[in-house]
Amino acid sequence: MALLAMMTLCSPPARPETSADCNAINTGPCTKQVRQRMVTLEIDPKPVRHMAELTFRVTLDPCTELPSILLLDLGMPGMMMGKNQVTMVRKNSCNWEGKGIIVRCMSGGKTWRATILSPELGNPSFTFDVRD
Ligand SMILES: [Cu+2]
Repeated sequence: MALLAMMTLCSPPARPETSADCNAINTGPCTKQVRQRMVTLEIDPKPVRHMAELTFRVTLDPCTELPSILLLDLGMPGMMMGKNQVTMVRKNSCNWEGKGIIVRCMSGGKTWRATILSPELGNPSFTFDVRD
């Protein structure tokens, strides 16, 4: 019964807003404009794989009036996954960096969403398919 519940929670959703908008992350950075700022996410090493230590880097332009630490939430669209947040520390004026791991989902789904938890930034998110 518990296993059935877990598998139900982890079933891949079909809603269009859950589709990947940042599969370029496997070869280079993803950039989007949110509230007059260019927000760039890059993950190394590439391609992005499960269960490996990953370095997440966020670049903001402009980067005025922002905190020294940003939290990056890692989740799967439409699923209740365990809390997984990367603490990103400001490395220089416009770059934040932190390390984290993307776990393997029991459902076999590989679509993950990285959301910068920042109301002043508009909580921008990037959705991408993890390789293997
Ligand atoms: Cu999942």
